[in-house]
Amino acid sequence: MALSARPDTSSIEAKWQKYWQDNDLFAWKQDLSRQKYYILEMFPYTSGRMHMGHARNFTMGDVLARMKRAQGFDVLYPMGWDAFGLPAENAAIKLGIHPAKSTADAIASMKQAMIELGLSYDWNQELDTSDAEYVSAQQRLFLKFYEAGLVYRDTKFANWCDNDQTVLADEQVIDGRCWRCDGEVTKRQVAQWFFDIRRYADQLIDDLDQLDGWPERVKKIQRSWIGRSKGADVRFDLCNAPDQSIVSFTTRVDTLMGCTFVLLAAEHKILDTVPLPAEHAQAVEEFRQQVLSQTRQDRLENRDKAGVFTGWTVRHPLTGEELPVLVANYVLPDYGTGAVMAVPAHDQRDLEFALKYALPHPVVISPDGKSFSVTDEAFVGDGVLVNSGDFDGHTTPQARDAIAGRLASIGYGGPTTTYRLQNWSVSRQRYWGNPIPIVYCPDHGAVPVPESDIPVLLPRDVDFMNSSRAILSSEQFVNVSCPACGGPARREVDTMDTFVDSAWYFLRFLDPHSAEPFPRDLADRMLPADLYIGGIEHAVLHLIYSRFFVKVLRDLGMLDFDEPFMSLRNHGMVNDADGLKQSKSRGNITEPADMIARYGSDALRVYLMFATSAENPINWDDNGPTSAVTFLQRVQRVVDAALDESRGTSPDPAASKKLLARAHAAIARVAADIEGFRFNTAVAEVMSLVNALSLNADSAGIEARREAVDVLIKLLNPFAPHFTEELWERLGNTTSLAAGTWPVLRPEMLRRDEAEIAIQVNGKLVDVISLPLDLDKSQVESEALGLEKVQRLLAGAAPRKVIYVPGKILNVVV
Ligand code: ANZ
Repeated sequence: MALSARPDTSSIEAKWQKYWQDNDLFAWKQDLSRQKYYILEMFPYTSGRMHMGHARNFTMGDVLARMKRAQGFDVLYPMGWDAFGLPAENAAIKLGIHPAKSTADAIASMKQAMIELGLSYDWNQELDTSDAEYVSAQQRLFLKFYEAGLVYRDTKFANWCDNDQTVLADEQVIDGRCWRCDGEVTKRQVAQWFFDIRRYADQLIDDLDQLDGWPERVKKIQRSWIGRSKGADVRFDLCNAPDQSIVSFTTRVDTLMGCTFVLLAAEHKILDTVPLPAEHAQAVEEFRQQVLSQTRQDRLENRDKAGVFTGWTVRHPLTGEELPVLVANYVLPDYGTGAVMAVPAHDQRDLEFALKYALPHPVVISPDGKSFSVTDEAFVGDGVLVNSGDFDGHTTPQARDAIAGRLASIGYGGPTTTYRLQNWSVSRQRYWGNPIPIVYCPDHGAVPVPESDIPVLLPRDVDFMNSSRAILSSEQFVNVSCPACGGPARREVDTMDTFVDSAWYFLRFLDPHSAEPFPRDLADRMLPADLYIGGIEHAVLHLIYSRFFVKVLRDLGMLDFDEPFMSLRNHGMVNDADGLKQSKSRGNITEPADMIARYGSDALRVYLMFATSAENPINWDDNGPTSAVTFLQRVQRVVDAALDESRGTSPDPAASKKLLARAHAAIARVAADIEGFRFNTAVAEVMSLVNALSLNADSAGIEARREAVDVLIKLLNPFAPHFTEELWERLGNTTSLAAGTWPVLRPEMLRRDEAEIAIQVNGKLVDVISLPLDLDKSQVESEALGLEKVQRLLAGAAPRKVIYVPGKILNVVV
């Protein structure tokens, strides 16, 4: 038959792919009598074709899904398309094809590639985030967030590319230029919609402790991304302007008595709201512009601390002393309050700044309470307060409480917590996204679109090629009447960040056509998902946003669990042969379709799973899958031989038992390895069962061989689904493996009549020997004493004592 004639596996693959589809064998059954299992991989962007990295990631999920189905779980294994967003819009512009069309083309091509790889998705649950139903459901969620007060509009400095007329994320600014057009990037005040994710910062950190199934590495990245920092706020009143004050965040309020000046970030709002003394205004403005042209990274790495005096002074809240206020290049706008109480003697950056501008730097913490001074190195450790008035003699922790307490009692601050995590700006000044359902009315301001007018669909007939603001070219879209008064109004023309689309799609999979955003009963049954598979590059953003969404929806009473994904697995990348990332610009992408044409999809799958452990990268080698082809051909030959009834007609019971013990051990190990994401050792285990079947199997007899072949085919099925289906059918089976069951482990088969016994001399391991289990102590002892290695160690002496742990250890003491 055709299987062995490489590479003509295509007709077999097509045959089974059609069979699975025609019989809807991967449909989620929604069978309440079974235990649920929800597994998903991060759904792909629709900006290109399927690459080998996808193939690897998706095959991992597929192996698990197939095994779990066979094991009787009620499996939901869906796939969908992250269709909106800049990647798809840019791809469309590059091709000169409307994004709706280029997205549909990309989906068609990727779906075909997935089917050809034999992935067992339930296509009944397929979703597309650019589809009207999805757009509608998401806008409903937006409105719910809005009603709950979790959405607000604010004008903030953002990276702005003038060419593309859009805000850029920090990661999209390379050396001060736009990643896409290389145009200059400036900072600009942009009005944006925000999700108040900081409200959930504590939960997002604390609940990580429940996520036992997550890699520690990802949890660590999330903790530091959220960056919870406990400290205190300190308020300083401006001497120049009554009723105005500056609040700073500090983690060292114990050093407050050593604060000699106050620093502001260039973006600090007070610089725009309170007029500066005229003689300082220009210098401050110039300095601000200079700082604003630097990226966040540059500012963090600033070696050269610089600043400018604002002309303002503030009053120290405890001493009443007048302190200068400066704008400094190393103060970040989006951390703490964007203002710093500078304590040069105890903070290195402040010290460098103070030395440069000849500002005082009194010591207020001494390591041992004795007199102490700093020159060019700040003392940042804990110690005992000095030069601090009433607080002298307090230790650092005592002073922290005492000073924060004093501030609170006079209304000038107190303990607080700050987070590195910023509120989530969800506005994108781009066309290809989900429209934000808001209307601006001259009289009523920003008014949410009423639910009855949802969905607000993107106008399709726009000039998407020439402006990121293509949406503006549709008058019909932009000009609307105000939902509150019916007067003329304008629609919001920003679209939602594509990360909003991916923050909840795992809920929509439960029913992509539901009128509600998602069906609650199914959500409570199926979630948290049992396994989520994706790249480590999503450790933040997507994986934080998804967790945030679930917590908000829980608080809105829309679901009843705290976390979206119980278990998370990261997979390694597929690089090129030199270990470089495969990318379009390098032109080094391997397409799964080419490898499938050459080796067949089963061989490709087996290779992807066997090449290395799941977390390691694979450096792609076009010849790699050859070994998998050889292996599958060998399986075929071994199975053929094993089922030849003319062989080994007088079976030896011990040999049959041994073969079956091997097969049953494989059932246990393959399942545990797949579950543990050890796909390579699972394949190795199948290979060793193939070896056992080919070596001396004649004496095991046809009955045992048949059972072992059965087990072999079923264990190999998740890895090589088409090949095993074909074999299975050829063996006379009439039901497909996809509808079949996982082999049942019979523990009694594992019991063997021999045991591996460790032989020790004076407690040190000398040898391990296989002996029949029914030997008594004296028989085992005489076997052990007969060993040459033991005799050498005894050197003629008689054993003083012999200890025997039956079936395990024999220790000879001399
Ligand atoms: C006074 C002080 C005295 C500080 C001292 C440190 C040592 P972590 O620990 O990372 O949370 N800071 C606060 N806001 C800032 C901003 N927007 N940009 C730059 N620096 C800022 O850092 C907290 C410390 O970073 C704060 O504590 C503040 O300096 C500085 F002996 O306040 B400290």
